[in-house]
Amino acid sequence: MSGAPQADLVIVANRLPVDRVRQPDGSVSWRPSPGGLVTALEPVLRANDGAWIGWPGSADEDDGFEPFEENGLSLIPVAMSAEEVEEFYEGFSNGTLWPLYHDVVAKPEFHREWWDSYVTVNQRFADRAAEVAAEGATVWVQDYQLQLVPQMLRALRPDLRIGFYLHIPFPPAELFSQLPWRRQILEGLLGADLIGFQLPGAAANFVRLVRSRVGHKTHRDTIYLPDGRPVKATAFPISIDTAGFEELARSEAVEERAAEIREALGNPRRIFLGVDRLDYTKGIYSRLRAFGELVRDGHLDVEDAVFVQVATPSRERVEQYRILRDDIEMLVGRINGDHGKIGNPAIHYLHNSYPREEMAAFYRAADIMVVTPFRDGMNLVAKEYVACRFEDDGALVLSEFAGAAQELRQAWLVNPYDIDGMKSALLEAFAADRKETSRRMRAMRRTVVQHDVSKWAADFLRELEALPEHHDKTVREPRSR
Ligand code: GDG
Repeated sequence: MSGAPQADLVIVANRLPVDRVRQPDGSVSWRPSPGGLVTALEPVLRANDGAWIGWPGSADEDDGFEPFEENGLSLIPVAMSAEEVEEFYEGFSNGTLWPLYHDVVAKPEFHREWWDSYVTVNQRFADRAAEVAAEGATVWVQDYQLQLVPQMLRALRPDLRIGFYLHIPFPPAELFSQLPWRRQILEGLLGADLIGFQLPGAAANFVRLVRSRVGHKTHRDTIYLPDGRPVKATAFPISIDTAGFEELARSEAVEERAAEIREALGNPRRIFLGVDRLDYTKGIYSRLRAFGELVRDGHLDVEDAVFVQVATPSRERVEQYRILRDDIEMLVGRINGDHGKIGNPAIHYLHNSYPREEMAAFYRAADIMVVTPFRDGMNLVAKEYVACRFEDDGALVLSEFAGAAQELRQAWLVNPYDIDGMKSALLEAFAADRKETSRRMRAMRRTVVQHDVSKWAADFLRELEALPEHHDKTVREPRSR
């Protein structure tokens, strides 16, 4: 058995909030990898004897996978072999599901061995959760890598309350139906009592698919299984630790660093900024092309305007990501070669990841934040920029295909497929006066302050707790639509 204490609240996520690092002497140590999710869930985990089950980020099957405590959190590592990292993680999760769920921006690959590995690894996570959860506990499963866990876990532990949250979009039926294992995924998710999506449209896609492909009765956001158990599928738009970001942004160290960054860039009139994982969904290439054309055509001058693009290394072993990196780097080289001057390249391109403080300094230094994904579940970068602009200044150019666009309506909204439209928006944001940027930023800040990530987590968990007991067969089934 587990050796781990029994927990009343269990988070099951692909990644643990720590990285496993092997020291030169062969011993294993842990390095925290903080993110919004752990910040939001930490207090509720502590209050509920919580545990977090996840993969610690390195392929290994030997020692160092015992449950342990870190800062009062009970962490339960799940091991993965090198082959599973390739087939389950890089393969099915990031080579099949990721492109399929993002509008097929890249071509999804379907391989039966990848699917087999997805089933095996999901079962391992479900088994671990079944061992760790106390009688009647709440288990909250996260994201597209673990869509079979709810059903597998329910089969082992029907006493649990099970929630699932999808951080990425859920595609329309026309695209989802390509998946050879579509029915298994839908049934996997239906093991949950509550399924959370970023947007109402994604929840509606799911409910519609369940009705047409699995044949269950549905009414609005609720699905009724043949045994009478209801499953609710609804939207909970995720957010950030707004107060934490604002506090960081207000700190003297960050303010000084932001001034240093502006200075190092030659104190241009306007700094454009992009911050993304280097991913083909994020629209980095198109946005840089739009900016490059504005410089080429003389609408922007490299002494007035500079673009800083932070591209965080991501999924570097997946072929499509290598190709994307080459394409972007070729474009940056070309634009700088054609239009840069000594001391004034048009684009500063940084293929690197930075500490949170440095990110906040970038956000403080930038006049115009450019977020142009072709499809994005939410996009936290857009919200982080807004959180850091406590003086109500700065402009946000935002793709209408980011989930965040449903809330941040006062941004300059763009269609990332329309290069001319993006060019106009970039120019408008460049030329906007302080009155205009303040009006827009003030409204967006109100949204991000009112809806932060703790509220997101509390809303989800409250809804999950409020659902009727699933074995309660007194729930009446409405007429099917
Ligand atoms: C998925 C969905 C959804 C990036 N570079 C560095 C760094 N980051 C941080 C950002 C931000 C996070 O990573 C990225 O979040 P996004 O939301 O922008 O995008 P995904 O990684 O694709 O996230 C997305 C999200 O899940 C949550 O549900 O919004 O739609 O795709 O927080 O700041 N952080 C640090 N250094 C970096 O170099 N410290």
